Amino acid sequence: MERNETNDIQLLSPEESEGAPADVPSFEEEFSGRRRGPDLKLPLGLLITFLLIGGVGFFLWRYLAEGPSGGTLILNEICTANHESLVSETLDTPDWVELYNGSNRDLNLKDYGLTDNPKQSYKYRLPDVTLEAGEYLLVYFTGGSEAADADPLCTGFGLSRYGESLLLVDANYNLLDSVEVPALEPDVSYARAADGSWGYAIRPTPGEANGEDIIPAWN
Ligand SMILES: [Ca+2]
Repeated sequence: MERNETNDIQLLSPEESEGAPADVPSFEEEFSGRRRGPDLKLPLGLLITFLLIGGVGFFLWRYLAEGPSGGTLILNEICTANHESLVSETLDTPDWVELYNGSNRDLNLKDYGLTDNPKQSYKYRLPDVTLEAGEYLLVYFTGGSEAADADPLCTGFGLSRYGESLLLVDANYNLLDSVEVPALEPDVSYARAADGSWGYAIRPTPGEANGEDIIPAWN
């Protein structure tokens, strides 16, 4: 038997090579990137990244908007030496604290508490009153008179004009806000500036947005 060794290896002509397997990339395809299968994962990875960033961003936005307790009822302005800053027909010139609903929803304040004693969260309980988003509520530090005892927005305890702490808690013992009120001159309030820091207001604004002329507390 003769064996033709030249037939063992056969070279294909260009026409014959057109039938080559389709999954073998050509030189041009390999370097043009058109056939890179893993590219499909890139948009998916980006999508997941964007979703994660968006989720974290949304959480931070809600946290900053509403605070850790889910609502930003805050102590906004306090006057412990009221002579003329606020005059009431029934309560005369009571000291006062202004609460502000900084959240984006109405808050029912039933059984929220104000106190000057951390060991007694509910020295005063707020009545069943709803404070709309962005609105202010005045509570009066007075008691003992017939009018004050009949007014559900009177605390029945007072704050010293020489300085004292004040704490605000929700109905579930969560501390919402607190402040160390310094000694105050008559008709000067301790108020939050637009950035949330505390300072002295020469022109108190009971029941209204605080002014822009608040003197920082560290001066
Ligand atoms: Ca105010």
